[in-house]
Amino acid sequence: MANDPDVVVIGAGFAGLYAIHRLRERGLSVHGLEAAEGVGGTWYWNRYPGARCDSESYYYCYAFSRELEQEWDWSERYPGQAEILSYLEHVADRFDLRRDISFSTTVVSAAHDGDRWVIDTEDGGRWTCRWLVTAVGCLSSANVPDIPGLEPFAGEWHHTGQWPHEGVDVAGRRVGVVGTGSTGIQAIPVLAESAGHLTVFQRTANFSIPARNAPLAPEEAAGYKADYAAIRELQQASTNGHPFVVSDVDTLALPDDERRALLERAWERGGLRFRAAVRDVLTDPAVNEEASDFLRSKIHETVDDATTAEALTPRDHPFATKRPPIDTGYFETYNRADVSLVDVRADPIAAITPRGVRLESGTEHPLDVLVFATGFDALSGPLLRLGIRGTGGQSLADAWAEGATTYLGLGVAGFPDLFTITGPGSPSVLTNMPTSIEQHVDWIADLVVHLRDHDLEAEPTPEAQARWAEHVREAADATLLPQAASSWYLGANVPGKPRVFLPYAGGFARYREMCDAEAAAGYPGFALRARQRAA
Ligand code: NA7
Repeated sequence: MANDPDVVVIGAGFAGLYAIHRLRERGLSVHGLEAAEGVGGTWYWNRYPGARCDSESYYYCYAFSRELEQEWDWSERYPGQAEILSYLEHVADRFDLRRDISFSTTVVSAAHDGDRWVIDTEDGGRWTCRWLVTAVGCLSSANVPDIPGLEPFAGEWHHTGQWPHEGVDVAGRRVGVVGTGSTGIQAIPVLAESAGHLTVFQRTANFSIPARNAPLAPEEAAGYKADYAAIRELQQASTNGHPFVVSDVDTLALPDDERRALLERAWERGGLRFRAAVRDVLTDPAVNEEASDFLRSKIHETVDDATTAEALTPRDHPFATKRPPIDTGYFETYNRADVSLVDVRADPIAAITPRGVRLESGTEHPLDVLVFATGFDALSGPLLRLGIRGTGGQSLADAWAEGATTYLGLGVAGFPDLFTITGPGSPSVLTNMPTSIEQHVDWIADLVVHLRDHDLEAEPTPEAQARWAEHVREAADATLLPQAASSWYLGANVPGKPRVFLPYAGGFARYREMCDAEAAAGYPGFALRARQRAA
């Protein structure tokens, strides 16, 4: 029947593309709905200058196809946005996925009618299906701060996650950037190179580690290709889905000079691997303070002006309790005469005026271009804007009024036959995303096939969901992560958002084992019901 596949997948980024491929392979009819004009998800939208992945290219990619692994060549240690987008376009073509995707199609509502999902799209289309799979990403709902005066601003403004495809000409212009998360830290050095003057409006000083990006030498790339079996095994057994072995060295037991040398080596190697070099960095406050202090000292060594260096030095949260950025020349950028730093925690932004940004003190910074690197309504935001309604017409927004809760991050009580790839309560943003995505998709595909074969519908039980919410909280509390009061992991960046630690911090390998145990036991956390109506 037209517009009535077995499964509708919303989104065509890493998650949606693989979901379509895998579900199709398992004999289901699948259709994808994607708001963008093309594939790519986060890599379709985030085209800001300097946009690059913080995972290394040899493992920020799919593992499901040995041929794909061997045939694709990455050019740099960290893949840039354009290269990742080309990769995903190649995947879409190679596995013939586009024929089952409607592009430029925005979902406005999805309601369960007791038997099927009924999905309405902005262009007046309607799709029905038995299983609804969301592949909308964790960081796709832009958070533009509600600052008065944005409309009359005479210059142009953009959020980094909705960057114009034709680019933004900043040459010689007065550019302001609000935000110093991973995005701001990537964009600021690149914007500074061509802007006439760059003003950074910083609310929270951030830690950052040099990425040490470089072209990928052919022999290094060949080495990874030869080693993929071992690399994938390491990822599956890891905490974060990265193929790193966490150091077993007790740094606190080392003499001062050896501890410093260990941190220096990790700093020189660069990237997110720094965390793996410092055992217990996210659980032991003393270990963390050593690493934090080391990173603070690097800021002071790098930034010439002592006042600016201190303003850039994070002192309100332990290292890596907010998503740790990695950078190329970030702190060095503040040594440029044409870059200035404004501390908007000390003197907050009061309004945008037609000329620029006005602070509460009355100081005005005239600007031609204003860039919001202000992040996203993370994890729950992209799901809430789909207008999902479950049993009895209950909206997801009502179900999550006190904070997003799920079972395993994969499903929500009261919403039958809905599966959420990398949903709240899954390891998702604390891991290398393609690794988590493949694990979720494979697990969901197995469950959907089970439901099809036994003509069942599935929905998490409220008890299993409550247990999982408690476990997610405990897993976060076992780490230093909740200590960052301004973290988007907690929803703190979006005014009014309930403060719930959203991702699962218990580690990828442990999470995967729990998912496998759930499936092996016949899905005890789900109510599996015979369908009311014959298929
Ligand atoms: P983040 O990490 O949420 O960073 C957003 C930044 O914007 C952060 O420095 C915020 O300060 C700042 N911000 C947000 N709202 C405001 C207002 N109203 N005024 C001033 N400053 C503000 O988003 P990113 O896009 O950098 O990174 C998201 C993820 O994408 C990243 O971690 C990777 O996983 C990829 P705050 O810290 O909240 O005080």
